[in-house]
Amino acid sequence: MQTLQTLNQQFGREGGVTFETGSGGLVRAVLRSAGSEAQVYLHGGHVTHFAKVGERPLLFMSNESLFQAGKAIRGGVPICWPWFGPRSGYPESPMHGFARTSLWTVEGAEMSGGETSLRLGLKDTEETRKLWPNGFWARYTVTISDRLTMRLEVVNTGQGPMQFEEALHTYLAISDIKSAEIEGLGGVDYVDKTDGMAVKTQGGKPMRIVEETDRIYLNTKSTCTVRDAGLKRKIVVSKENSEATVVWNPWIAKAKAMADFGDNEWQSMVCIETCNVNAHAVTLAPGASHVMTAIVGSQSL
Ligand code: TA6
Repeated sequence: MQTLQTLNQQFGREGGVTFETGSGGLVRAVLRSAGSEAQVYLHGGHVTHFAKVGERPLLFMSNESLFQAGKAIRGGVPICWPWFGPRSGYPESPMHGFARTSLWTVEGAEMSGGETSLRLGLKDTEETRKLWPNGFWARYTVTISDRLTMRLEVVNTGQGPMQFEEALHTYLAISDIKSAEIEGLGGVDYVDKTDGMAVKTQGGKPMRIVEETDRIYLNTKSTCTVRDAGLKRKIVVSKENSEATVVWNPWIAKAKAMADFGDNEWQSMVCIETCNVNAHAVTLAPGASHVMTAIVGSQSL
């Protein structure tokens, strides 16, 4: 078991990486680079904070989030793996897989060239194999500079082929959902989860959120931009090796129905999720690996 003391001894880096007790008594890493800071909980491998020095955080965190074993943190960047949403055929399996409620192990920490990175790992256990009978090594590298880079590598350490879905379920902090404009998905087909999974095509104009929105955009490698006039910035979410993007805002009723989400918090967030889900699930042969990367940055308007 990695304790605060052993973590700081082995992976603490002067001026860049320290480990401390965070909310709910959970261990978190505090990362600092020349121009930014971040916080990453070992619970779920969960990035809960990223901000450029002197600027408002880019990630939304719910004030009502739980920080306890077995529960996902609400906000930041949940790691949804090895399935996305409800697991078809297994109603008792946890939503969005087990990675976001597992304790990840610190495997490395590095500072170089103005960047600070932390590498976390998650391997199969008897418990995970009961739930999902595969051997795996998930390796998650969080790197901060003037932007946040999250690199999720999955290795199939088992004897047979392995199929999984994955999503870096990024909650972005915005001043007002009603004035936000999302660009990058024009003309892309999507599955509308608020309309019986109907397949539709996104129009060409910048997208505005005017109701509960829960869409899986398919066959898209595009960078998404969220224009926030209120904060005079645009947040840019780019990606590598991801074929799908989910856009989600719970709106009023769903926000009220979530105990770990403030009734009015739907107004100050939108999820732009970097994924391989649905038709884009990943299949790995024994010994093979796959890397998906999400990069979150911002520019002034
Ligand atoms: O990514 C959108 C979504 O799949 C929504 O359907 C909603 O369930 C959201 O994820 C949050 O899921 P969670 O299990 O974190 O409450």
